[in-house]
Amino acid sequence: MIWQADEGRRAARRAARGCVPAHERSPAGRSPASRRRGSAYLVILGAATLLTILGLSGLLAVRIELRGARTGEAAAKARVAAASALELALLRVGSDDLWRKNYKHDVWTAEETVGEATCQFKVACQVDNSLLDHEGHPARLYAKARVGDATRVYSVLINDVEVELTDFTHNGDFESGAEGWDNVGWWDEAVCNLQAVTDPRPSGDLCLRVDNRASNYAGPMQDVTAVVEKGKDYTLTAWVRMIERADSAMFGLYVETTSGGVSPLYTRRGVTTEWTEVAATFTATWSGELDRAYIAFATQTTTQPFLVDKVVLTERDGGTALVIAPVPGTWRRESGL
Ligand SMILES: [Ca+2]
Ligand SMILES: [Ca+2]
Repeated sequence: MIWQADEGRRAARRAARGCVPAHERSPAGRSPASRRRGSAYLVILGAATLLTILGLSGLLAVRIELRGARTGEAAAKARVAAASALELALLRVGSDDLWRKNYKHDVWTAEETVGEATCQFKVACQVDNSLLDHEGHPARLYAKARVGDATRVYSVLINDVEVELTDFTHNGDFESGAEGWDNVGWWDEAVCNLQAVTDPRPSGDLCLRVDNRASNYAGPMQDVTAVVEKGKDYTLTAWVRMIERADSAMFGLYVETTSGGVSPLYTRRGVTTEWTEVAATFTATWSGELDRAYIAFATQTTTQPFLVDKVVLTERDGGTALVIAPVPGTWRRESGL
């Protein structure tokens, strides 16, 4: 009984201290209360870790997003820069008459910095590995732009195309009569009559008959002051026919400056009593201020009547020119370059 009473008191003290007899303890040596406290700690630790992971993940996601945004922005800038570089390259190649000689097949030009972009371009023959061997060979023009890590390349097929050059004359075919033409008339000997006639002519319904000529210098002229630019080459072509006998047509570009005097840039071409096509190229050049420029036709020796038709004044020669033009529908984005 005494032992039981002592045991009862020890149990009460243990209970008061929260102790548990060994046989009531868990195999791990911890009480259920301790396990609950441990579990709570683990839950809190787990939650904190989770929050940290979530936080880090969020930060990583923001960084990835920022990097993605930067990459996207760089790519967009590279795209715009490459498209602009291609336009610029077209202009450069198109304005270079010797582009087939001045560019090497499939070789990038030196890097050029434009704003944030670094740009280059190249031309590649699409038939063989030479730009120079044949004018008819189409070529592909490539433009590359790099912004940051982003690089974009665009290309377009180009080819030589023959185009009609602008005719600077007014009523050069005389289908509106003599309108737009005058006799040189700046001195008495150059006076003559101009009349549109239906005599056999090379084109249209009318040509110009020049007669009653006071001298061999007398002939038709047209003012071209508004169209002539200093230093440029112009080609003047026309069809001429002598009425009585063969003579040389004397024709060309005449420039007058404010300092006085006329600079005749003319030439001579033999013409018979058959319609004959004549042509010559002149470089418009003068010193001082240009007062007036005009084209004129006369004869070398005789004062006989003559006929003129199809007068054409163009830049360069022949009325046509080979120009570089992009081939429609061949623009594309390149990859792996
Ligand atoms: Ca070639
Ligand atoms: Ca005509």
